[in-house]
Amino acid sequence: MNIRSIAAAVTCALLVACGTVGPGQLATVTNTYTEAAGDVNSSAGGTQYDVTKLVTRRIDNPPFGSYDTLQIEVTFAQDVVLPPPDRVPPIIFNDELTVGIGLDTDQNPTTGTTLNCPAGNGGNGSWPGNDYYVFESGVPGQARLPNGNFVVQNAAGTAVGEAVVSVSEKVLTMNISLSTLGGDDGIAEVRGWFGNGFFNYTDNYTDCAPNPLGSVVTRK
Ligand SMILES: [Ca+2]
Ligand SMILES: [Ca+2]
Ligand SMILES: [Ca+2]
Repeated sequence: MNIRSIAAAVTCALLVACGTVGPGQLATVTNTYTEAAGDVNSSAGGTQYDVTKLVTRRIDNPPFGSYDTLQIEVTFAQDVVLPPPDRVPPIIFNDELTVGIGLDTDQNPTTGTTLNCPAGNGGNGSWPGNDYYVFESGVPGQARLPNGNFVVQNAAGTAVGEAVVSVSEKVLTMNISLSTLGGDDGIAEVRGWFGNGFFNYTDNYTDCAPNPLGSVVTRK
């Protein structure tokens, strides 16, 4: 065996070793909040988007070994209709969903800003301490993005990234890279409002989840 073939054999052995001793995929951490149905804001026009379940997941995608994605999955009592991403101007009609989600990523209510819940769940209220937000709303800068994603903003209102969006009938799923959330560990208090574009194509709130001051926390 010459030097070159020995080197090739050693390289092969190392590659095999790396393949067998590399870190495995961390188990997905799932937390679920089941919401009352039929608790929408009865004065709201348009589609009465009614949250029935809010799920958060911490996910380890390749390369494995650490959590890299926070997934937020919202189930409604009715099929989700989103405004098309390429509509110009980006107005929202009264059958189309609007979304405002607050994330308290440092789990400290004294850092970040307050998200108001204007509807549903037994009345108005607010959640303090949000360090990041996910929006798809009628407010300028919060419209659905041309690629179909939703904007992620920090507490100062600056866009810092995107939530990758998919819809399957009654279920809206948003995937957010933890790097977008400042390298957070994915343990975060998650809550939000939902509605439609009934009021002159801007936000008309129909439901919030969980109740104000409540959150879904993706714990270890
Ligand atoms: Ca509800
Ligand atoms: Ca906070
Ligand atoms: Ca965190």
